[in-house]
Amino acid sequence: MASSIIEASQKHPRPGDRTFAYGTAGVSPYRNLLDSVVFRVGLLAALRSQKLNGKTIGVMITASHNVPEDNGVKLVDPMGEMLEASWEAHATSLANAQNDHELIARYEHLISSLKINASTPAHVILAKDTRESGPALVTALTDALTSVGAKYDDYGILTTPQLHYLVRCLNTQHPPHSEPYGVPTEEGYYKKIGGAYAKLLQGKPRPGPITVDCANGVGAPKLRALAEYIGKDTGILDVKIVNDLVDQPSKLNYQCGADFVKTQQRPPPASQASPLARCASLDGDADRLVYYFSDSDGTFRLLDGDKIATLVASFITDLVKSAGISDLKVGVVQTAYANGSSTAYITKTLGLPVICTPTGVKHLHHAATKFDCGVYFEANGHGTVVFSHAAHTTIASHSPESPAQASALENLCALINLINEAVGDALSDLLLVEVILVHKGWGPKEWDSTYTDLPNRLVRVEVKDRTAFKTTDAERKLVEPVGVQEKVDSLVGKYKQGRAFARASGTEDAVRVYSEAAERGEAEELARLVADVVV
Ligand code: NG1
Ligand code: ZN
Repeated sequence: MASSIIEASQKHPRPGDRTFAYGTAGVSPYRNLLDSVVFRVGLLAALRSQKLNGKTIGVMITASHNVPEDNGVKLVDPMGEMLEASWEAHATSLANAQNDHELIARYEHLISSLKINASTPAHVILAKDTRESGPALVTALTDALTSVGAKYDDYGILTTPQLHYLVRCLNTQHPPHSEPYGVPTEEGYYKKIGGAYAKLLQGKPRPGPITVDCANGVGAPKLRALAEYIGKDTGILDVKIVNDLVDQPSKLNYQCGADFVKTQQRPPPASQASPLARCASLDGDADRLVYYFSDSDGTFRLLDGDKIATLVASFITDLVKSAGISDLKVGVVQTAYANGSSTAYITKTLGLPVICTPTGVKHLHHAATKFDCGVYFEANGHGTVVFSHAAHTTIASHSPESPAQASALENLCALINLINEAVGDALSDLLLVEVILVHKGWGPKEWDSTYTDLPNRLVRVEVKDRTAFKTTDAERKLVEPVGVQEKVDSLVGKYKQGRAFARASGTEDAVRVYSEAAERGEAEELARLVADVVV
């Protein structure tokens, strides 16, 4: 085994003296540097499968909303979740081995310390987004898998959530799982979510046209395929796709996409929708979604992850009640970046509990599993809903006591099929929002008017050493450098509805400062003052 790994590894040598960390710098702007990282992550994917008795593990090659020259690699665990946190360190360890000798030593150390039976057959599935560097990185990955004798299936170009869906389907085909999550094909994915969408719209008015900016990425062909599956002639998914130049890789995420819209607070130039028309943007691998529209006076209005979370949570709460189910706990998970108005709306108006977690979907996803129906979204538009085992059982076995309850129950079951429980999924979330707006009889303006965002400001501050910034309370308070939090608190106290925090970014070499206040000018001033305290 060692000699075949070394032989293959020599084709993907580790350059220079850069240090990689899984989940952050695994996304690298230098493709030739990432080549060796992907090779080594391939070795780890096979080990992960072996450790889990040959369950299927996923590997996705994408750098999401980042610039086209970047790329990255992510592992997907058997139920379609992100890689278990304790294994991130193993990825980092293999990626940073200085040479092939050290690589083999670390690989063998993992086998012995994790008590892996190296003769267990491994199975890995892989996919990539539309970046130019994708094919070469797939070669690095498959060279690694071949060198350790792992069986693999390459699904070509997919959205990140589609790969998560496939992994979950493949691992739920056999007992103890009572039924598979879905058919483990791309078509099976369209059939599952498209079928649920059509069911939820039966007898309802058509949603009408929506303009979707696909960030010039994989979302474009996949949304088109989904729309075709749902059927042009039914007219229930009338999408106008813009930014679909997937054959021009340099256009990926450029002046478009969910991250552009959220951070720039303006529509992508290519989107020419009329006032009050629904618009949405996906990111480069189609796991983030934001909505927006321009008001009658031309003002840009963003409906971000917080607005999606509140819409979804309120709809599910109503549906559960209407079905006559009383004992399911619905809750929402947010991060500190959620607008304070959204949190107040969830707790006070919807009467639902909110958990705040540190940044990063893995934290949100984990916290959401504490509820029967856990709705989680980052403000940037990444999120989904997870249903507990008890919720699935209760819903499946519930007997409705009236035709109205029966219809609500049917809708609830279809809603579960529409949602990608494995991971935030822009295509599934898009259909979910469309369904809810139709059921509520709302346009984007009615949705937007549920609550008004507090003016806020996010600034990026370059500091000497961001690792000096240590936080507690879901990143809302600094414990180090000592004394800084007290200064932040005294500034915040001066502003009406003021809130601010500073934390080190996990993906960039900077500290992020976020502020909110009752007036725009005050939010901006507060951010500036906190930034001054941080540098
Ligand atoms: P960092 O760089 O740690 O703030 C950013 C986003 C997160 C998440 C990750 C992963 C903000 C403020 N932060 O994290 O929400 O999406 O990237 O991509 O948007
Ligand atoms: Zn993404």
